[in-house]
Amino acid sequence: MADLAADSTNAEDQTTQEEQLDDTLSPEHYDASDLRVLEGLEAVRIRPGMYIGSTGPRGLHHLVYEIVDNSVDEALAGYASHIEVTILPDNGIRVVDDGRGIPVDEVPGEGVSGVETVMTKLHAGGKFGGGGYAVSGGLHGVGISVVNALSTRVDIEVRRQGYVWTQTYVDQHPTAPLKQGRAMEDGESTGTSVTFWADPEIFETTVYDFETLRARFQQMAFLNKGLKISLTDLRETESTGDEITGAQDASDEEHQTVTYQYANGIKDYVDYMVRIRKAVPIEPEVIDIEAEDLDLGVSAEIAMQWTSAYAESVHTFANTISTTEGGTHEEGFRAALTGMVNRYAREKGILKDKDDNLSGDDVREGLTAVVSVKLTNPQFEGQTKTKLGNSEAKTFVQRVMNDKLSDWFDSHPTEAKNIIQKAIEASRARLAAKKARENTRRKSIFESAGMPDKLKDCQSNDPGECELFIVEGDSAGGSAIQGRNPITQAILPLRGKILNTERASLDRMMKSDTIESLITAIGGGYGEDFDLDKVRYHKVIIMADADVDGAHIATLNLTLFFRYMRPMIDAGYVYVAMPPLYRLKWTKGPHDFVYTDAERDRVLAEGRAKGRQLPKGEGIQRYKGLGEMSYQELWETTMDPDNRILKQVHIEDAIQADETFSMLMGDEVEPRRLFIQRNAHNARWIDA
Ligand code: 0RA
Repeated sequence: MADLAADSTNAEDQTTQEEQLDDTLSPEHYDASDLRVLEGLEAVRIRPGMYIGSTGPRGLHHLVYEIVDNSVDEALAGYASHIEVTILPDNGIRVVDDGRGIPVDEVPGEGVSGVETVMTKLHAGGKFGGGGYAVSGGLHGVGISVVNALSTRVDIEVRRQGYVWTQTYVDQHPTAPLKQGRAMEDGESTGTSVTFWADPEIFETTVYDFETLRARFQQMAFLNKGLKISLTDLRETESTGDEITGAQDASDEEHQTVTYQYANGIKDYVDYMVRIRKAVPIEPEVIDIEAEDLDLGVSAEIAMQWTSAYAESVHTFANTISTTEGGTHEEGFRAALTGMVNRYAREKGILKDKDDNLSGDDVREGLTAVVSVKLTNPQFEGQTKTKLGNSEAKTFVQRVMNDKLSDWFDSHPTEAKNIIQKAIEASRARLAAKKARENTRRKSIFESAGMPDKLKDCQSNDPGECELFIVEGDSAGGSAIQGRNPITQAILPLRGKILNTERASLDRMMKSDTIESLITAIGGGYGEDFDLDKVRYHKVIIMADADVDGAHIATLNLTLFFRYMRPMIDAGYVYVAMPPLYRLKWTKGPHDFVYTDAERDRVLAEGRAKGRQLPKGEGIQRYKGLGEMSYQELWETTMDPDNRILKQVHIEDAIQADETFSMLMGDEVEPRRLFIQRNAHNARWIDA
């Protein structure tokens, strides 16, 4: 387990079914009639991963999304206009909306209120007659029971039918029936408030990451036009002693609140992405396409803009879930786009008979686009269940693109010509890069089996057991070479920062020695021709210093994988190594290596409680870089599969890291100051 992503499931550790059923009969439970029902929740506690993906940080954050999704549904159905999420000082989460409120009357056949049904029955949604609106999720309370199953306490407050109704659940059981409280005041809106505390016996951590929630809610606001969603963090900010700015007393420090609302939805999303990447639009207007087919039960919204950048940035969603593995909607989008642009270019004589067709990569160079479909019955497939399978989504998106993008091209001939001209240039650059690559390949046949000089390869030829460490700097590279297991571990030291592939053209990129050696070492090629079966290592591990510079290097590497070897990330082959931050040099017994400030404090306290001591002065060594470690230490802490911590990289993280860096490198001082202040306690903030 040690070398898996930090986010793992631990279903085996959960309480057994028998234990839990005993609990159900405990005297404080007001009515034992729901025993049968709680068996359903017990199934969730036994296999939490099946319901929320994992019991790591991702699963924890998923709980919040389960509740918020219900509120979003109330908004999409036209009843709620504002969702307020609050992280409480003790890591409780409160979600308040101004929707209709969860039904409070007794549900026919259930013998308990709507609230209790939603809280204790898995998939209670159907009980309420199903969604009347064709296209939105129509969740009606699905997911709340899962949150109850995995929480130690849930407080529900419903404003509905003129009263404020409350109920509390402790360890899944209601402490009393739904209580009718005070009358609602004049002008007070109906709505629901759900407050829950995730169960620390289920989750590896119950501490929420503000940035993760913030980014998700901003995305939801983009994907649900007009929806207003805010997030407030009421926790004490961690005081680390090394304050970054001249901020006032911690006591009067403002609690953090952000609010998002976008009148133009994904059109604003594209605009935002283009701005954050500092890309220069080819044409000022964001192309915005929208269509709905009630018979098929599909709607599609597409927003796109070409920029002078080189990388493409196409993001697809189904029912607001990021479909990082793509799927039918993305296929439809790509097929229609490539076909339409080629057709138009030939019609207008921009492409001549003798010219080859433009490839998809050529057409999408510099394109920022969001494709968001909503379907009644989404089918999610793929390794991470983020690939859309519905065939009707492909035909629908294709049809909509063909109709509406053609219209746009016809009514914007100058812009259309500029866009096509850019694709033609992309095509030329691609051909030049290919030629250059073939030349180097031919040349390298006479050299050492075509592998880069700097690569210290491993002996095994089985990609399944081979690991490639990409190491920052020659000195750390030297320690890694000495410390490694030469059978399965290969080392590629890279000097300094690699080229920012976000801003470099493809042929310039291929002229960079570092990038070429990286691509050659990995062996699968790049771009549209990338072949996962040819990859020589099933773990590629980025190993950089535990500081902001190291984080930047990791991000540049991730950007390269994200843009040009994306199947590597989809297959789960890309990792970031986590070197320790400190060594605690106890006077007796082995030293401890710790990976975060919080872990340092915990291990120190535990050691001292056991009477262990640190030598005066230099008891806590802070590692400033990998180069400070001996090769034995580097092996022991960061490379040894039995001890090391690796974070598996997931696609959203690459997107987010990328955005975060555009922000950090950008001109605006305020967001950077806030970010550094927020993350100063955790130098390794990349949540890979
Ligand atoms: C079941 C039925 C209805 C609404 C909801 C649940 C509901 C759930 C949540 C969860 C958070 N906020 C919520 N708001 C509503 C339909 C109610 C009706 O028909 O009046």
